[in-house]
Amino acid sequence: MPRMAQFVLALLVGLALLTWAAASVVENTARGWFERDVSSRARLVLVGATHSLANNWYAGPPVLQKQLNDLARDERVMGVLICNADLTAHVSTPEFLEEFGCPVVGSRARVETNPAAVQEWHTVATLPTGRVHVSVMPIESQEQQMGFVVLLHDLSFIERREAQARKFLLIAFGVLAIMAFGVPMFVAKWARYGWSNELRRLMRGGGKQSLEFQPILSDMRELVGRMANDREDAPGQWTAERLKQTLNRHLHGEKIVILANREPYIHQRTADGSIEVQHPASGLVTALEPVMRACSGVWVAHGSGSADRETVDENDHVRVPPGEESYHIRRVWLSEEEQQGYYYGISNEGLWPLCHVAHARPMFRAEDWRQYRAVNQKFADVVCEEVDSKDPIILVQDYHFALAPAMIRKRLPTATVIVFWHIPWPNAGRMGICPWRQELLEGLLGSSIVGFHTQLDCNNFLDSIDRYMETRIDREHNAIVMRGHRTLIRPYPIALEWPVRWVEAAPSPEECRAQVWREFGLKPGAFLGVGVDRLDYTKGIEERLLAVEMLLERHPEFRGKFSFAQLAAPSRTKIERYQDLNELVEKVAARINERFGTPGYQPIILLRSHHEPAAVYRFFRAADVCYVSSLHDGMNLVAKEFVAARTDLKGVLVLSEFTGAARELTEALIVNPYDLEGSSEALAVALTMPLDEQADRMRSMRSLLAQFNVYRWAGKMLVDAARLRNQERVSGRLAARPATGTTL
Ligand code: ADQ
Repeated sequence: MPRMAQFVLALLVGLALLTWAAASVVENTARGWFERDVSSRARLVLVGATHSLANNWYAGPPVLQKQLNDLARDERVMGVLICNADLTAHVSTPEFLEEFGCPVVGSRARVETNPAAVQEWHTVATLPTGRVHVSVMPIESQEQQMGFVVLLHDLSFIERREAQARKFLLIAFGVLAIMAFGVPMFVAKWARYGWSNELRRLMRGGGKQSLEFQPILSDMRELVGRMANDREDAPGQWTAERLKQTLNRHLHGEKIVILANREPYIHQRTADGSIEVQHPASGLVTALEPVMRACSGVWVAHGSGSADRETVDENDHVRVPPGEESYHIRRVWLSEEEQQGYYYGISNEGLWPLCHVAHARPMFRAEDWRQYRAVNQKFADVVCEEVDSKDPIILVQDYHFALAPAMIRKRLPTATVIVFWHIPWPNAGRMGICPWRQELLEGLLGSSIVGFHTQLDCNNFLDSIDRYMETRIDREHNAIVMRGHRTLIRPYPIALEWPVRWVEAAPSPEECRAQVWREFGLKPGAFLGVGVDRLDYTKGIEERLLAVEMLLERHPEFRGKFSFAQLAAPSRTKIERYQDLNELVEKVAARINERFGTPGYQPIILLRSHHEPAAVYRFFRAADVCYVSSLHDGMNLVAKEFVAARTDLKGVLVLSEFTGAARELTEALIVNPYDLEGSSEALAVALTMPLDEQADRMRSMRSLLAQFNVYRWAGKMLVDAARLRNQERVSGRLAARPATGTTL
């Protein structure tokens, strides 16, 4: 039975019982009252009448008759009878009821101690025609009883009144039943309407939140969050399309603005005067460019190419990717001084060595810091020009822009700013080296989310905040609350698009191998190792070459057979430490080549230039082993690219344990790059690994990369941001935030 019908039935039965009980109580009480009332009236009448009846006793029946007729004039008096002491009738009104004749009544009212006398007496008798009140009163004169008078009162009026009262009660309870059912229903409906309207308003983020809604809202938020999590975490491949759909669902197609130092397409003027488009050697660009293709929006970056100015419109915009234009680059121009202080100085001579444990001394110059701050402000202003709403989604990339989040938040208090820090975060003690650590941390806390590659980086960041800032750390939710503003700290291990478009466009692995073999004159049956990096001291290129040298030293069987191709894109060449590294790598390669090289055999093939992705992937697909020997690396996408390139399930990855990638690609041969013997042994193992083992390892790593691809990376981050926005809307924080106030 439906719940509502049960409720109505219970209500009706309850009310019926109540009505029955109330009617019985009312009837009995009213009957008692009426009977008592009639008794006292009868007594009053008889007391008054008996005196004159006694006086007129001997005046004869006509006088008494007249008196009785006067008494019976009351419409409720049914009759009056005067009896003699011997119980014979003396006088009566006409048609006096026989049932109450003198013998009957006299015998009932007789005094027990004196059977010759009757006493005052009354009763109620029930006849088929109705109830009758009978009262008896002796008629006495000078203490002598002459007879008695019987007065009959019609009590049928009581029944009539009882019936009326019953009817009234029924009607009253009927009305009550309707009210008891109808009023709560109306109130419940009205309250439900009000509640659902209020909830809808709060869920949309409107207005102030009343206290009574807080518990239900937090439950709903948790439930919605859990449901959204379930849906977002649903198994299945993340693709550009799924990312697009997720964004539409969560962010209603809002435009995304990326702020990064490096632009994804650089226009360079070549020697012959033409303009060519270059894909920079940058892990950040590798990961984010496919995301931007999927989401569209604006990528704000430093215009660093020699033909960049010639290729922008009047708003410094250029539409990319060339030929498939789906988003804009907004180029920002920097002077030599700005580049020197912001890019080379603080970013790459200060923060880069500060965050990497690679034995390079961080340099912090006050003038560089001034430039860093000014350039961050310049980029933050450009970002604010580019947004198209009050609460845009802004993805700030990397250590070049630690101050920008707070600057953006100051101008756009309701923006969702997500920072992704692509390099490791140092431990709190090391962070203390930075003279502007507090300003730096404050700048980052202007964001809604700060993302790192690993949980270890998140922990180090929280420790730094704990040590240097006056904030509340919510360890349960991995969040930092500073002056009412909340920043989530989350690990988002970066990844590659899947499938990788360069792999799809590449020749078969056999063809790639044949091309490389031809190009470098490698012998049939030779082995090839590959390393692909920006020429950076954190990548452990020197250690890598030394490990190859040790392999040749310890395993003579590889001499003349194993060559290692190192693709090294010149990077940050204005910095002395990078110039030194360039020279060092060149020297080490030359020494090894001299030591083990023979005519027609070159152990180290050093290719110190930028290579377009197609060329890089050709090497990945041709090689037997890829060695990533970073001394410290946030993630390292080269390791993932090598695995992605091996559609033939051949080749072995030797991977430094100091990369973020080592936590995910556990089927690689994991090494400590400082341990040259161990690393060279790993290279030997890789070169002799049976094909089925290579395939097993590759298959497992490839399935991980397919599942945890860059669309998932971006999707998770943006979905977290969307949830945060919703929570802020629901809790009314957005509405409460002052329009011009800063959260810092
Ligand atoms: P990077 O330090 O740039 O990135 P990495 O992740 O290895 O390091 O990415 C390098 C990219 O540049 C790869 O796509 C690679 O193919 C390309 N590349 C390298 N050498 C090249 C060459 N000679 N010619 C052309 N292309 C070359 C930073 C962090 C990393 C983190 C990424 C992404 O230092 O730890 O993985 O960001 O978050």
